[in-house]
Amino acid sequence: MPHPFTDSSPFTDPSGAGLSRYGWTRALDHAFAEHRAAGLVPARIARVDRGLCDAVTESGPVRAALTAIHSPDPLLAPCTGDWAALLPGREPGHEPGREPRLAALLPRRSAIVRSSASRSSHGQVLAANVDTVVLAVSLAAPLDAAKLERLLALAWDSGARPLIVLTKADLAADPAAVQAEAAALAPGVDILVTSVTTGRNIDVLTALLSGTTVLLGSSGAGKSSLGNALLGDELLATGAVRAQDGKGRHTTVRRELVPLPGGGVLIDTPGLRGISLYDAADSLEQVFAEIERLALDCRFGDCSHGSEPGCAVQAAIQAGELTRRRLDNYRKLQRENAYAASRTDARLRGERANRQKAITSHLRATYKFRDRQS
Ligand SMILES: Nc1nc2c(ncn2[C@@H]2O[C@H](COP(=O)(O)OP(=O)(O)OP(=O)(O)O)[C@@H](O)[C@H]2O)c(=O)[nH]1
Ligand SMILES: [Mg+2]
Ligand SMILES: [Zn+2]
Repeated sequence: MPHPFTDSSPFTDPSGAGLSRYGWTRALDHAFAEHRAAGLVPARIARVDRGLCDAVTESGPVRAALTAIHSPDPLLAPCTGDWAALLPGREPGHEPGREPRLAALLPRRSAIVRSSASRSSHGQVLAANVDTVVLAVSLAAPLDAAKLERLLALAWDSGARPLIVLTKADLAADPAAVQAEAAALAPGVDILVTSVTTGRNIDVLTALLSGTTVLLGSSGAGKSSLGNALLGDELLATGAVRAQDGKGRHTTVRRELVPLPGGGVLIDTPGLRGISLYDAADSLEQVFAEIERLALDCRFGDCSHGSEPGCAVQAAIQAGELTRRRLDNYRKLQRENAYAASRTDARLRGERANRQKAITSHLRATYKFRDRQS
């Protein structure tokens, strides 16, 4: 199967279904009617770089400008997985200034959002319109419980369904033990043990996925390898991990979107270096649901589960039903999330203040002008 964005041959869709293999639905088509009437065509964004994006349309892949889409809110910037209304360029070999460009984004069904790494605490969308978030975790290293809890919060926050895939089973002494460990951290989440070397459970994973799937996890976890196994072809670059610590080398550098042979769409992503949560208070409650349930039985409604008398959470720790580590990580993630939220509020307050200042000075100038006129 040719890679849809590096293959320069003309786009021919064997199924004749156009965009449907990229996830276009009747519902989307219905919502698009007005855009179509305005001469725009639907496009799904595969990747964004340097003010341009690779997108796929009914008539093939295009490289389009993002110029028409401006928002001060980085959460509304176009990203991989977004559906857009595209103003087509003039074919062939568009006249200068008539290259295809995005005119609008369609509302997102789901979005994976983290806090950006920059000092100003913005949210950054990693992928949009995703149905399943595959959290890839390597069995070749001891399970990092805190990292998995973070990934789960990120996934639940997106509105998509999380699925934990424990990779590299062929390198693990006791995959079932790690699966049990992961299950204790992620009640209600499906966990699959896989290996691309032996092919273990790749068929099961294929059957579990429908719609749009994104692969998330640390560098070297085996995301692109898993992607290739699902694609049945080596479309995605993979790279060896470092011998001394098994860490990946950040082989994948861009998010990519490719159709799966049996239907559905796959988004591969670069390994996450840090996973900072953004506005994820609700999903944290979901990840640590059993602690929230225990807390209902604490004597004090505002119990901090420290040294208060009658704390049901501490009692559960004493009874060996809950690990202190898990409570500590829950607290830590909550603090982090609250901090990110407070910085965001400060930024929004700042933006509002600036806008107010601009409006005020505009009014002042207008009044001055009028005063001079009278
Ligand atoms: N033995 C074994 N090795 C695997 C398996 N899956 C992946 N690997 C190896 O793990 C290394 C990293 O795999 P990648 O697929 O590049 O990992 P990635 O998660 O995409 O990494 P980044 O792109 O850096 O984020 C490669 O050397 C793969 O061959 C597996 O099931 N078994
Ligand atoms: Mg990769
Ligand atoms: Zn308590």
